[in-house]
Amino acid sequence: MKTRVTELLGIECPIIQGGMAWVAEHHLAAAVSEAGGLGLIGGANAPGEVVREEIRKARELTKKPFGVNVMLMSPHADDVAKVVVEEGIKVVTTGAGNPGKYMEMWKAAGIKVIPVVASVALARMMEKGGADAVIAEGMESGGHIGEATTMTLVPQVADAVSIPVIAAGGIGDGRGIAAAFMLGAEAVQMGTRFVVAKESIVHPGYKERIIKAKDIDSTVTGRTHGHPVRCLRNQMTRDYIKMEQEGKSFEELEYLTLGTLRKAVMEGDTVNGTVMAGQIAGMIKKEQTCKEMIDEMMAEAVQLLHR
Ligand code: TUI
Repeated sequence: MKTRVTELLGIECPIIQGGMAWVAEHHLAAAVSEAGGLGLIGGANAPGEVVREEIRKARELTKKPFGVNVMLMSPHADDVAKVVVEEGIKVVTTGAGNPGKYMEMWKAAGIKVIPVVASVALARMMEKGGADAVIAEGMESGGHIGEATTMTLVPQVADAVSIPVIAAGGIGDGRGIAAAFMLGAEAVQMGTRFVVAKESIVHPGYKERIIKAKDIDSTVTGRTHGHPVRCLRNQMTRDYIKMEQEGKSFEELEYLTLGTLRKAVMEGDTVNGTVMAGQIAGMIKKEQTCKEMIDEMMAEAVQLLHR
């Protein structure tokens, strides 16, 4: 299935793995790339040197291309932005902000830059600034989200820009891929499905929580302070939302969530930890290798698109 995105990135299948904090480390990124998609190392809040190590470890596992996601709200974003250049990374995606200040440096280094956008305005701005493609991410996604849904955002972004559009948010199988293509996308980015991959190093308790999730099990914390984050409902989200309703400050709420994603991903604490996942979690029913997932989804998408 060739598209402008598979050509741009030199990959076989138009599937990109999300740059998920704590989850998108070298084993998962290498496995997705080996399976024909584009794996990503998630920079998240990690220092530049940690990201450098992850890049080097991924290179030991695959010769295929993989990228790095630079999370722009990170205090280490400037360092990570330089590390990707020094390490000769060829594809960078960005999230949770406007990557304008890094664009010149990345383009000069020959990097393909693919910002995540949550609005048409940012998509247009990114195209003007030299982005090679954009990821239009709907609010069905896990983690930090915008306001628009994938169904409404993808076609509006596709109409507004000439560069390729990659759809993200709520996509977890071949039907979702086919639907995204109908909306004008030329590839998809998926996070939640890859969290439960056999190669994903997240704690088994985290995977089990996603596999057991029902359709309406996710909620959004942080809306009152302009930092909406989608995660699965638990004691942490109940406490957080109660404190939001009581008008607690951003600092107090940050204190409550500090380290809770790590607690869920690494320790499997799905009660007091932050279990970031998208709305599609309710449809994800089994652990498979990345190759099994990608082969199954591509076969389904191709069949549907040829119908
Ligand atoms: O970045 C993400 N998802 C994330 S980042 C993350 S780490 C984190 N942990 C705790 C609290 C907050 C973050 C977890 N999940 N997705 C990409 C994404 N980017 N979604 C939405 C956006 C976005 C939103 C607004 C991008 C740009 C934007 O506007 C920028 C501007 O300046 O106009």
